[in-house]
Amino acid sequence: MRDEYGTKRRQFVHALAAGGLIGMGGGWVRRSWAANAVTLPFANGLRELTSGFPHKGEMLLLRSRPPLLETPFSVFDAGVFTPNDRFFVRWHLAGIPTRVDGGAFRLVVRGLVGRELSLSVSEIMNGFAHVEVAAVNQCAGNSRGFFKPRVAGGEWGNGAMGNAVWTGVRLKDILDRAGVKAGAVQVRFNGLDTGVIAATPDFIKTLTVDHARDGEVIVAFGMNGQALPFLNGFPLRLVVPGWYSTYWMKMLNDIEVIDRPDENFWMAKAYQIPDTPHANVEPGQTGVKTVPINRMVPRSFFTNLGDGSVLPVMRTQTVRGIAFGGDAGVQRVMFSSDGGGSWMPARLEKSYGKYSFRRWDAQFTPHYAGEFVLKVKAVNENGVEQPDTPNWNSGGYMRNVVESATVVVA
Ligand SMILES: Nc1nc2c(c(=O)[nH]1)N[C@H]1C(S)=C(S)[C@@H](COP(=O)(O)O)O[C@H]1N2
Ligand SMILES: [Mo]
Repeated sequence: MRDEYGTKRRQFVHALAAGGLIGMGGGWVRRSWAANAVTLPFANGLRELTSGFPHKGEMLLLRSRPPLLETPFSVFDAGVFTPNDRFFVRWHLAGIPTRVDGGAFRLVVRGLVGRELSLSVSEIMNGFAHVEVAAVNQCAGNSRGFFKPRVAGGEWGNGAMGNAVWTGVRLKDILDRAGVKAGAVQVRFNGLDTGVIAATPDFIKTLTVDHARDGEVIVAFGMNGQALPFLNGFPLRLVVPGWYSTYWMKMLNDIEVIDRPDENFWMAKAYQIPDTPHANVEPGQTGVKTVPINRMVPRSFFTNLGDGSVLPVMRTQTVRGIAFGGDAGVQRVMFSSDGGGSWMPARLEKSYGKYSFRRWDAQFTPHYAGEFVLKVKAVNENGVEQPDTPNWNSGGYMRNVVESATVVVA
């Protein structure tokens, strides 16, 4: 059966109900000798293409352990949803279990609650209403490699993002079952991964109680109609639509309701952004107030051409790509074929909801030979539009400048 998203449903039900082990198999990565590579358009952008990770097809390798795998950009031209086996992968800590037993796994809910819960995956799947949402999962540092001056961190191109239909249960329903007590301020999320030395702060993320109970945040067991791939958080992950994926805790096994703002390293020190428009500061600027990264901003991309593409003169081209609105739907996508001098509205394809990628296309007929600078810009339903100049901050977060492609008409 196909649902409104066109995905085959319920396959994951069998995978999970079987309670089987899903794991890494023999090891982290099978190396092939004939390694293909691609070069991303910035310094040190050479990336090996690897198919050596479990449940993953061909991916750009940034780091093996813990894995950083980027989606090759051509994948985004093939469809509005990113296939599970091409979905990017990002882990902070090297202590990732090599196997997870879906049958023995428990999600614990504790802290400031009326009663502690310890839920198996099947108790979650059978005990709460199922919900589905199409949502973009994007690393806060997506596109960091383009930052000038360069900053420390994973040097991603534009492929540390993906769009999927997530199936799960409302976090609100789980919290209601546990009974959140008066005085609760935040909800902390932890997964199965740990550091390899005790001094490494465990990866823990926190949302306010109101956000956690807004009915949109889900504990997901399904991704595009299948169980979550191991490296994308099997068997359960948090999905926080509209927010950067640092909050989308993978292998989620622990939820703690607390009575104070969380001061753990990953909230108070890491993933802080300047509290300025576009999280933008001058390189080297100090003394700027920071806040934890939060809502996403709109972006749009070309997917069927890029810098250096050659187009025939006097022939109408369909230029196409993807856009997303961040924390709101896409209101419009604008296309320019003269470097931003004039803009025309692109045609938008079907909407899969406000948190999803949306495909767009525009017609372009170059009337003379030479170089053309094409640009694309998304505006979201809140009227927020992509900036014409790149932002900068020391974390390399939240890049969303208007994208350009310089094409050659011959
Ligand atoms: N348990 C766990 N969850 C995690 C992380 C992690 O290191 N450990 N990284 C977060 C960050 S920063 C990102 S970008 C996303 C990546 O999700 P993906 O690997 O499914 O694409 O996972 C988030 N959830
Ligand atoms: Mo991230």
